[in-house]
Amino acid sequence: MSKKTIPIRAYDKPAGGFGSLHGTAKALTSNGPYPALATLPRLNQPQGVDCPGCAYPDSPSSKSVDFCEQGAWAIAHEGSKARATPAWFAEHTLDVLRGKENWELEAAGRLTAPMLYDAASDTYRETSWEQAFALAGERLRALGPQRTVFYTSGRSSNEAAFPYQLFARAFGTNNLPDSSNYCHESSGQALTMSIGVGKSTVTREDFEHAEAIFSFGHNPASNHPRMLGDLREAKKRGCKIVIFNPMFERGLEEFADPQSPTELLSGHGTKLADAYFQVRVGGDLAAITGIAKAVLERDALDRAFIEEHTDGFDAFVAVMQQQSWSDIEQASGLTRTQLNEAADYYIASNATISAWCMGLTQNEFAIETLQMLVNLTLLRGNVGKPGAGLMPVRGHSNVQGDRTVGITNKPKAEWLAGLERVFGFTPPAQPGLDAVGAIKGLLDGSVQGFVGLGGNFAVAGPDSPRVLDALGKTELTVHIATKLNRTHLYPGRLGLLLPCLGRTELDDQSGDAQFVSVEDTASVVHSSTGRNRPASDQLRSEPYIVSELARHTLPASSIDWQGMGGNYDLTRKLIEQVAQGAVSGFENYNEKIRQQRGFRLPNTAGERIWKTATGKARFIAHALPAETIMSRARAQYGDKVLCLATIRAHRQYNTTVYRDPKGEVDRYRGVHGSRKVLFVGPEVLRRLGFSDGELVTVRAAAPDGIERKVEGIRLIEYALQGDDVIGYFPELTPLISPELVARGSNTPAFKQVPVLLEKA
Ligand SMILES: Nc1nc2c(c(=O)[nH]1)N[C@H]1C(S)=C(S)[C@@H](COP(=O)(O)OP(=O)(O)OC[C@H]3O[C@@H](n4cnc5c(=O)[nH]c(N)nc54)[C@H](O)[C@@H]3O)O[C@H]1N2
Ligand SMILES: Nc1nc2c(c(=O)[nH]1)N[C@H]1C(S)=C(S)[C@@H](COP(=O)(O)OP(=O)(O)OC[C@H]3O[C@@H](n4cnc5c(=O)[nH]c(N)nc54)[C@H](O)[C@@H]3O)O[C@H]1N2
Ligand SMILES: [Mo]
Repeated sequence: MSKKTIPIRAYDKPAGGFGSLHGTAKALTSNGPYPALATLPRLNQPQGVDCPGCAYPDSPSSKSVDFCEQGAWAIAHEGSKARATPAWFAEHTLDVLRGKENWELEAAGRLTAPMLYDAASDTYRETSWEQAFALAGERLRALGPQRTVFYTSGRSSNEAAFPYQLFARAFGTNNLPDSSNYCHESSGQALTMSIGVGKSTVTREDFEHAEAIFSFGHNPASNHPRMLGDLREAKKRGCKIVIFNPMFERGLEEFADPQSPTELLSGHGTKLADAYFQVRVGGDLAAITGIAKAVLERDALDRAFIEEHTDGFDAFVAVMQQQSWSDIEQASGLTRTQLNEAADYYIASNATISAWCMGLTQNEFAIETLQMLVNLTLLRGNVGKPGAGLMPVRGHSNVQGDRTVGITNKPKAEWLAGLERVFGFTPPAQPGLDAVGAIKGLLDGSVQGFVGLGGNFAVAGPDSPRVLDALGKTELTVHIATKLNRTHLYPGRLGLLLPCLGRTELDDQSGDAQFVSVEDTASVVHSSTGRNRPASDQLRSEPYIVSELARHTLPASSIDWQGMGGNYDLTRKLIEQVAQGAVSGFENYNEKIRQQRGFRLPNTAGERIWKTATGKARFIAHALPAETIMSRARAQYGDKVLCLATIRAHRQYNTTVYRDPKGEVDRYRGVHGSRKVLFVGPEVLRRLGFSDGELVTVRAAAPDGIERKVEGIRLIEYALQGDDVIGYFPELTPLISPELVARGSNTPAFKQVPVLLEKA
């Protein structure tokens, strides 16, 4: 018997409560309290700072406190007192830095000066901004547009993203992969086909009217805690909450509002879930099919809505009739009785919100699953009325806005026409590379230039070790970043690291303080104004850096890059002009952005206007697939193959791992001390002959046959079904082949990775 060394402490308190107050306090003291303390009261407030933590909508009422523990950590880390100065870089070769943990790179602190990689000393060395821009421009021109990719992480503002996409297109490419490709791409595509918009039809006000909320595949207690407040309020009104998740997430079971004295002091929160269905990983398509079938069997339909607003209903019914209950039960891991119970909740409600996050978007049949969810929604007319709708809960704080202002490898013709009209050049029309496309291009050598506007591209994507190596063999890497991360440690032949202002910092352009705008999950565009003193006087704003890169790459360009680099009203004016005929709602952008809480971009589906191919909301039927990533892996590698979902722990922000002073890794799942763990169900342990606490090597059972493994992983027995296993990224990302993607959206199947366990 191996000794159990990862202490698991069952968390029997409600999520939130004192635990999160204490966690907030820890955040404030972890890096020296001052900057974070000054920023917190201004988070998500009018004229305040948009929290870089998540994209959950701000409170429409003037809630005096609208931030959470997780936002406090994000702010505290941006405001860290540590500095990765040129002197620090001189002492650390990249070879040495590559041996460090992710949290150690983060802990080096804020970047302070533009840095250029020097191969002879294997260090980044300080350079001047002017030289950095000149070198980058010259190398980009030599490479040309086809071999270069321009990655965006969804934290960038509209005012940075717009000149960035303009730069790529004026240069001649739509190679604009972004973090959305790793995230909600499947949602955007599925919804656009089905209801004509790729965004949430739900606003925060809808939570006040919902009679039922169905939640799929997310962990709000860690990843969008402010949503728990809305769920709690809804619950107190009598709204039913129905959960589908392979893990029993504490935060969805019970939540104590840290701002409610009674809940705080009694230690009892509000029970949230009325029903909690432990669906199998990747089993949601079958589960939703089962519920839809039950609703049809009971004829509990909104016939008038179906008649007036939809098409494809008869074909959909025919496909549903062909799906057998035994197949549905097998694929979903839920019984017919359970799915009928879920249907009871659905039928009893006259206004249902369906919300989801990464549990639905990062698997092979993500688009099919989401379109089945739309089908279920349409059956009872649950879109375009108060208290009802479809809600992809976005990840990064401005990932939605970046898309709105043109960050995409597949631009719409209307957007390109707008660029042509306003800037007088013909932008490329053919689609560019998305994130997985860029990865493949890096691996085969066809991509030789990488520009990153934030993010940690290689660590956030599949096959990280191979992609990092490939980046290190390119001609050019340019990273615009606040802090050091692993992707930066693999510079191209010309490698630049350009430090930018964080969102909380004062953006002073020649004495003229600028603010930026961001769009949340509910399509509300609002301003964000940094006030803190920048971490170094060498920092430049993202819009400035992007515009200068463009100006130095395209010296003959007549576009006013310098204007956009320092005067964001000009950028907003240009966005407004390009958006005409392409995106509605940006009229008088500069006036509306100065209103108290900004403005909401219209959502046609929310008004029952269907901008789809047929002008109707579309039932798009999908039969349960005969073959899946898992069935193919089992055919290739045998029946010991397990299905791994990679998820976030409480103490991390995507690839940024926060080190908690007390060693807390994942509070609500009870993990302390180590992130190198794998949750496994009792069935796996019994069938494969492993024990709780045992150390194992995890091997990929990948379709491309390439050997991938992660060693030193500790098994934790957990309440999971069948062959499902769950662990943390980025530690387990090296197991993921870029061949494992969602059909159609090309989003990596981060939640459906076939793996094998081996004794250590
Ligand atoms: N503090 C903090 N906040 C964040 C982030 C962060 O890292 N830290 N990241 C931000 C970003 S970019 C995003 S996209 C969001 C992510 O927010 P989430 O989607 O909540 O993040 P994950 O940890 O990936 O959570 C996946 C959840 O899906 C469940 N799950 C896994 N597989 C399946 C499945 O097949 N079906 C179903 N129904 N459920 C499944 C898991 O058990 C888990 O509860 O959070 C954003 N906010
Ligand atoms: N295995 C697995 N992998 C996943 C996922 C998963 O569930 N499983 N989830 C995926 C998802 S949903 C997403 S969205 C991606 C995220 O992918 P990315 O967005 O690429 O990754 P992040 O970790 O958010 O990026 C963090 C880095 O951003 C930089 N940064 C932080 N703030 C700023 C800023 O204000 N400006 C600039 N310029 N830089 C800044 C810092 O250098 C920091 O190190 O990861 C994906 N990867
Ligand atoms: Mo995300």
